[in-house]
Amino acid sequence: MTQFPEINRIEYEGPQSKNPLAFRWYNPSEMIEGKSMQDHLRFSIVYWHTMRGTGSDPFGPGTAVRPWDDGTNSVDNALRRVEVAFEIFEKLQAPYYAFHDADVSPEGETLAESHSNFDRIAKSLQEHQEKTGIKLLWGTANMFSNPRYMHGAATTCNVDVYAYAASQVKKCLEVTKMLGGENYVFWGGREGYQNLYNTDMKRELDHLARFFHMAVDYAKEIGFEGQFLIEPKPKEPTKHQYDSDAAACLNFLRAYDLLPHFKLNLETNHATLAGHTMMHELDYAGHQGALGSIDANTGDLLLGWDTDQFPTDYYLTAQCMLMILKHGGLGSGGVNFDAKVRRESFEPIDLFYAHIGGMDTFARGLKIAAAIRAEGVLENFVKERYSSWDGELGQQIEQGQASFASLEKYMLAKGQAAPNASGRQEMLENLINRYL
Ligand code: GLO
Ligand code: MG
Ligand code: MG
Repeated sequence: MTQFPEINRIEYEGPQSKNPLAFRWYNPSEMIEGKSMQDHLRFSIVYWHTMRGTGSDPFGPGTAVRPWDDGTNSVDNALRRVEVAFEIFEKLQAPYYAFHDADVSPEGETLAESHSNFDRIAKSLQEHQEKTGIKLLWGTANMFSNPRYMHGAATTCNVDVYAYAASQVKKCLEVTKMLGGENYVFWGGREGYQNLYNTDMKRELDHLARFFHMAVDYAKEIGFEGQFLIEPKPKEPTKHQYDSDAAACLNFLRAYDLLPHFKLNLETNHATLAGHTMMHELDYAGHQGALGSIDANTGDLLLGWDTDQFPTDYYLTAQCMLMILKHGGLGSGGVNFDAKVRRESFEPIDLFYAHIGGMDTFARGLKIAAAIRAEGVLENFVKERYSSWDGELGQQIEQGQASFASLEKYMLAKGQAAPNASGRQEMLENLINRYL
């Protein structure tokens, strides 16, 4: 049964198209830098916003009209949602999707009941994956909505809650493996603090590291070969989240010997909340070999919280794609739309418009980035800017053959440093605009 009889599969019609239910830029088989757009972008749709978002906000209840959803917590309702989800994924030509356990499967009265609900839903997800060829980009456990997680999950002060969280991740890893999930994500929803007066930060961080080590061990035990990802976010819901940005995550992973097992899932709106650009986060993770996947969205600079809007800005997506191409692509990751339609866009068809826009904006960003790279002007500028380091002195320093004494000897002989060259920011910004 279809929920969207009036919507056919969304097709590429080219930039001249005025059809709001067509792609103008996303042309899955188009080759760019030797790879199809589909393989570069690996689009993924999220279950939590698309299937479970209600449009509620702190000032009022949900507005979303979803005729297939009876609003109950029943397994039947959850199974009906699976049908609709896969119709949406298929019609949008999205090769991947992502979920939290709690989005797809109703939580039971006990852990055992939750597990058994999850098994029933997972079976249906598996059947739909097989029928459509749509794959699971990643699974994750929701360890922030249930009130039991008020003090955190892997960083809670309550050891029982920690054990519950571990059981939830264990199960979610099993299901993710069964569904062929290519990654497994940890976003530390309530892993942080509101107040240091009541917090043993060292102990919480040690516990978090233990938790991740247990996850790595269990993945090995069951033969789950997907990539583990941590998703940085600086604040919201807590005042300070332990995984606050790429640098903080990498420091944590390195300090606790977890670096070989994890990469990062970077989200645009989280980068902005951390006071960084997404370009910064991508470059930082990329040059440390930790660029895993992206949660593609955007914030609203006038609002200043995590609005998770769909990306519509070519400038932003071109910057993202410049960095993703520079660092060799997303590997087993993807462009995952952790994005929701706004409260006023309450009709089911808005889900289509939103994703079409996001996919087109990324496709266009990819084309812009590839065009910039093909001309090589940026790359050459950066190369030239650092060319003094290619000489004898620069090479000695980079190879660890210099010391303060040898540098002083060099400078005493030379007397004065060579003059600087302009950074040419404005010229380069103008240059980027040429491609937009
Ligand atoms: C919230 C996060 C959240 C995560 C999800 C997966 O701000 O972006 O949506 O992406 O829980 O871990
Ligand atoms: Mg996210
Ligand atoms: Mg977010």
